Amino acid sequence: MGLLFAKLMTVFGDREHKVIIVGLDNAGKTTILYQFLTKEAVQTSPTIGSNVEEIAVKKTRFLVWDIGGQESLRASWNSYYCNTEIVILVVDSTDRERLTVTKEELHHMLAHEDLQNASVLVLANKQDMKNSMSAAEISQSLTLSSLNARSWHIQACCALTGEGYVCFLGVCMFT
Ligand SMILES: Nc1nc2c(ncn2[C@@H]2O[C@H](COP(=O)(O)OP(=O)(O)OP(=O)(O)O)[C@@H](O)[C@H]2O)c(=O)[nH]1
Ligand SMILES: [Mg+2]
Repeated sequence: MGLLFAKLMTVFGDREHKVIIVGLDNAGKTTILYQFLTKEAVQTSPTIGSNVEEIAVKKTRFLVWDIGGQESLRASWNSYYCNTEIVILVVDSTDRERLTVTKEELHHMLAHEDLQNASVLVLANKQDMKNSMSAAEISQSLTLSSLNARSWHIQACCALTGEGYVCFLGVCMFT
């Protein structure tokens, strides 16, 4: 958390900062975005394309893109990378079967030249579910420690309540 937090604090000035939210379909990306904005668990349907919301606090503005995660849409994720400063990867912590796919998507994405300076926040979502994996397990499976050249952090959370990430994003975005 230290590195990411420090980086966020130094780069945030009075201009707009681009954030993309990625992850496999059903991970909870849209629920997270609108829970953050409305403080409620909204009803979602699979995102075709993307949702974009501006979050402005004091002089700092974030343009947050929530990108659909279905397999057929992943090839077009790269059209959102340009000027991205923060990548938020949302993981369904109960989806053990597809963690390898998530890992491949993450490392493939981070190899893109437009994301070389981007910080990474992994949200281990759906922690309310009994069979959810811990943030530590997910971190290990995604080999996050290999991202040592960039700022990254993993946070356990539950989008239905906002527990975990609302606090974390609030500290990062609104301090
Ligand atoms: N139990 C539980 N369900 C969640 C949580 N977050 C999201 N969901 C549910 O997971 C389903 C998918 O959520 P979405 O936010 O639409 O998922 P998405 O990642 O945006 O999916 P795509 O748009 O298809 O990429 C919905 O039924 C949500 O209510 C959570 O923390 N816990
Ligand atoms: Mg969605």
